[in-house]
Amino acid sequence: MAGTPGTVPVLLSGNCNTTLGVLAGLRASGRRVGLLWLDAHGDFNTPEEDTGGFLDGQGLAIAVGRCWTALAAGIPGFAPLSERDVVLAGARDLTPAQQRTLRASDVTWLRPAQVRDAAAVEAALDGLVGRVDVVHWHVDLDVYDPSIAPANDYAAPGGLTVGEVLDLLERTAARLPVVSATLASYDPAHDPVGRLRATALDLLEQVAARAAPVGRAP
Ligand SMILES: [Mn+2]
Repeated sequence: MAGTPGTVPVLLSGNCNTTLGVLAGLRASGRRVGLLWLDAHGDFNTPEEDTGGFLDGQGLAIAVGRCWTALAAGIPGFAPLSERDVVLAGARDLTPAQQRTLRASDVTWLRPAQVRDAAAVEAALDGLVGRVDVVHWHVDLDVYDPSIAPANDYAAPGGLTVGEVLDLLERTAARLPVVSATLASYDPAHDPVGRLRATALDLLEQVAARAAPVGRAP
């Protein structure tokens, strides 16, 4: 993924698993890749643990090599990320079993209250600085509070505000080069007057304004 200065690759997707392709492309640029994954959910189920069999609840688990390893290896350039290079932010709709799995992992999990806590956010970013060269910003739009508009059928209360997401973006971009982004899982049927759509389009502009060109490894 060769970057052109002033441009930022953005993926608009109906689901979260498509980010696997972006991660593979970034890795092909020769950089060490970190991941901010904003989502109401963990997306950290493996098929063995998933009681619903919902593939889109497994995307982050695939990204770190917990499951579907042979399938993921078919994505050109894909290699699993280290869990230490992943920050999951805003996730709040998890079963006790899902919470246990996440806590036992090396993924840094910022619940919404911790996203609102600048010290917690900076500590999470500290964990990436020096380990990764670039960061992909993945946003499942259900990370936003559904009072804006529910992003999809799985929206959950207690989500982030527009300002909280922007603050997290600013803090990330201040510490690390944000080189690409995904906006995922938007179902317009739940957003009849386009409030969340407008929020998402504004976020895209904010990402573009702060993003660094990915370029190629020296
Ligand atoms: Mn998701």
